[in-house]
Order: sequence, then C-alpha cells, then structure tokens
Amino acid sequence: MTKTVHTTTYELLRERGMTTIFGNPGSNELPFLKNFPTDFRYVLGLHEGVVLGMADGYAQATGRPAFVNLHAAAGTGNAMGALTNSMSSHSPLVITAGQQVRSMIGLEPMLTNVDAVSLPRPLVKWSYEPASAQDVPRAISQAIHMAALPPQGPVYVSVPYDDWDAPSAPQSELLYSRVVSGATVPSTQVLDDLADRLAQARNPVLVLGSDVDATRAQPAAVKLAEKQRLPVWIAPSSARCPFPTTHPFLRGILPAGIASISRLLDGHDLILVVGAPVFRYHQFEPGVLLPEGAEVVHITCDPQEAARAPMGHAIVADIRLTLELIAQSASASERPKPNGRSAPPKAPPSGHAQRLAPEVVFDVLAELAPRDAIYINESTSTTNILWDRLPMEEPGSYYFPAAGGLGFGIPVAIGVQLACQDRRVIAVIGDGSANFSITALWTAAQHRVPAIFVILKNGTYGALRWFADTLQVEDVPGLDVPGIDFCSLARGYGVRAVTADTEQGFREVLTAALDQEEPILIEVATC
Ligand code: TZD
Ligand code: CA
Repeated sequence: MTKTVHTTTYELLRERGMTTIFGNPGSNELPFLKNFPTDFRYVLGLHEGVVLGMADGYAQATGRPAFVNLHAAAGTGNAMGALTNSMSSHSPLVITAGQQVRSMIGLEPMLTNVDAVSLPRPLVKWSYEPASAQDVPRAISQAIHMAALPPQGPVYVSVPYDDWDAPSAPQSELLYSRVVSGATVPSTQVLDDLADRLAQARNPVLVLGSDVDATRAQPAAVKLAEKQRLPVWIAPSSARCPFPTTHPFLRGILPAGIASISRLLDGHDLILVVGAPVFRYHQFEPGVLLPEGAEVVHITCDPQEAARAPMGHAIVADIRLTLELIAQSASASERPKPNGRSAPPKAPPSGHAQRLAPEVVFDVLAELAPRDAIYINESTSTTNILWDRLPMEEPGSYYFPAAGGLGFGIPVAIGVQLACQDRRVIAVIGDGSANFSITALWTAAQHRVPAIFVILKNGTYGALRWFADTLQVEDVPGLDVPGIDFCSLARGYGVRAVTADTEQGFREVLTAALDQEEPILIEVATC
C-alpha cells in the first residue's frame, strides 16, 4: 500500500526523535493532527506566543530541533514576538503552519496564509511552502536539517491541508536516517595564529556568550581561562550562562552600552569574544567602540554575527570544538592569576513593611534552591542583581530573552522543565512581563510541569523607569501596572499560588514549593 504524506511525515519525525509537538490547532491543521499516534505527545498552548516559547525552551535545553505546529497566518503572527528571541538565541525550531487547500489559496478564503513564505521573515533562517504534496516530507526533512545546522535557528514550512492524504513520493524513507553534519573547525594555521596571539598578549581577556552554553563548551572555556589565566566577562545581554558564576576568574556581566564596555575592557590588548555577537548593545551610550590598543578576535558559529561586527577579526566555526582545540594547545601562562569580582553588597533592609528588596529574593534562592537549579530570568530591572547573587555552575542553568522580547519567562520555563525532568526550574518574572504569556500557566497545570514561578511584583515596568531616566524623558504614560492579582490568575488556570511579603514568608513558601512535584506560582511584593 502506498504511504501517505501523513504517514511518512510522522515516521520521519519519529526517526528524528521529534515526538513532542508544541501547537495550537485550527481547521487547517486538523488533517495533520488526525489519528495522532499514541507514541507522540501534543503540548497545547493557549496562545501561539506561549506555544513558541515552550518549544524554544525545549529546543534550547535539549540542543535539538523542536517541532511546532501553528494555525495559518494568524497563529504565526501571534508567535512572531517570541520568534525574535528564538532567532537571536539560535534556537533550533521547526515551525509548521497549516495552509488552506491548494485549489483555494488564490481565492484567499478564511484563514489563508497569504504569501506564507514571506510572513515569518526575517525571523527565520529558511521559509518554504512545498510546490507539491509529494514534496512535504522532504521539505520537513530539509527544515529539520536547516534548523540543526550551524548556526542553529528557527525555520518555517507552510503545508496546505489537503496534502496530508496524498500519496508520498517513492523512496521517501531514504530521508529518515540522513546525517547532515555542519560542525567545522578553523584551519591549523588560524588556530596556531590565535594561540600565538594569546601567548604574546600582555593582558588578554575572555568574553563569553550564550553559544558557549548552547554547545556545552563551559569545560573548555574554564580550561582555557585557567591555563592562560584569563579574566572572564560574560557578554552583554547574555541569554545563557557560559561560565560558572562562582569561578574566581569571573569579573561579571558586561553592561550593554558602547562607552561602558570600552571602559571596563580598557587596558586589555587582546579581547577574545566567544559565542556572542560583538556586541549585543542595548542602551545608546556614545563612546569609543574599542579601548586604545585593544584588538578583538571573535569566534562565532554565525556568519552574520561575524560579518556585522564593527571591529575585530572573526572566525566562524563550531564553538565547542574550537574552544577545546584552543584550550588543548594553549600553553600554561605565567601571568598573575586574574582577580575575580568582589562579593555583592549586603541586601538593603526592606524599607517599608510588606515589600522585599529584590536582593533578598535572590539571596534566599541562592541559599535554598538546589545547586543545579535552572533559572529563567524575565525580571528586567533585577538582572544585574541576579548575576551578582545566584550561583550557576552547571551547563544549561540560565535562560533570558535573547532579543529582549517579553512573554518569554513562563513558557520557556515549562519547555525547559519538560526537557530537564531531573532538575528544578525556577522562573523569576516581573509583574509586567508575566502578562504577555500568562496563559502558559494552564499548560503547566495540565502537564503537571513542576516549575516554580516567582513573580516579582513592584507594580511597575521598572526597567522602563530606568530607561526614562537614562534618556531623560519625563511624564511618560503607561509605565505602571497596579492592581493585578497573580494568585487569582494562576488559580484560574489551575496552578497553586501563594504570596510572600516578608523574607521569612518567602523562605517558607519556597521551601514548601521545592518539596512539591507540581507547578506553583509565588507572588512576592518587591520594592
Ligand atoms: N513588549 C515586549 C513584547 N517586549 C518588550 N521588551 C517590551 C514590550 C518593553 N519592555 C521592556 O523592554 S522592559 C519592560 C517592558 C514593558 C518592563 C517589564 O516589566 P517587569 O520587570 O515588571 O516585567 P521590571 O523588573 O519591573 O522592569
Ligand atoms: Ca515590574
């Protein structure tokens, strides 16, 4: 019997280990989802931003492509805010969307994805609508390889819904076991040249970014830093934790302004940036791009990152393999051991009653959470406090929205927790950010995903107040978010919820939460 496009596609996904589908269905997707195989799992998100966020967390935590199924143009549109982060974090996502039947697309009936291929651009690496039904399994196979090839990233395939019952192309099973490898290392000459520069540098420094964590290259980074006695900075706006935060050589996270970065890197003659853009700036701070006498060498998996940097030399290569080679061949340096950072200032006493200083929240987390806890950060005004205070030593311990798009925290925590069942996931989320994807709580409840959601409730868009100050703009409307009861919202979606407004209270609810195997939301009043 001839196989259908439907059967072949599910076999392909099964062979690829992609048996979890993150989605939100519509009429165009029902023919794909029919007779859903029992060895597959469908994770329903109630809004496509949530669907994409959950898949993003799952993809980042597993390092492998995650499968997403969205509803036509409307569902894709809802997912695109989250897609800004996925593109920047190099998250491997195979995003599919149902299209109207082929014979009607031109008539633009309801829920047509008009110009489907253009819609998700520029937030995907590759976008496609197969020219025939028979090409669908091959196109999905191409999408999986495109997502996984360096630099990893999201891809998009639009599939007309009458394609699924069509017979598949002969020998489609040849797709199942294809191996497409893309990891490359620099030539020996490039590596030797870099080793020489490092050995000869008077005062080199290492700046590490998210892709060091994404490729599990921390051990190589630690080995290189220790052998060459390099002080280490975490790259500005880093979306993952590339180096143990308790390591004595760590200086901290670089700020995201041109002038501040140059000030902090002043005095270094060689700045080796690995696994990050040069640089991911945020606030506009005019100044010199590079301190006097400094040279940048940039190792990245992303040709666009390499090409668009305004300074330095770049090497496009696999981050882990390259770092391992450099660490292996590096000589043991006689330079003095670098100074790390000093202990963070003591947490300020909680001023007025019933509100905690954010420092206290992070100190309590640092003390009570398991050492290998995974943190999701979407509390925008407390990011530096987090980096100062949380011990993060294991790979895959930290996730932050790489392009700054909010709505990340709750769904990404769920996706990461689904991927890492033996570690505790703790999401620290601002009371502004939480609303962009609050419906994700429902999925956490339905799948009993035991993530802990800590909502820092200061009643305002704190980061924007800081920005308003920096930009010297006054009387801006729309910066406060009073009157939201997160415990009621959580309970409405089926998630247990408690409040904490004293340090002791927070200790107690966190201890209890860490004992539970179900999701919980903790609303903490902060100043
Ligand atoms: N919308 C989206 C999708 N992404 C954004 N980044 C913003 C709006 C703008 N924005 C920021 O960049 S930070 C922020 C907003 C609204 C405030 C977040 O408030 P919060 O955290 O309560 O989550 P803080 O700690 O009070 O800043
Ligand atoms: Ca807030």
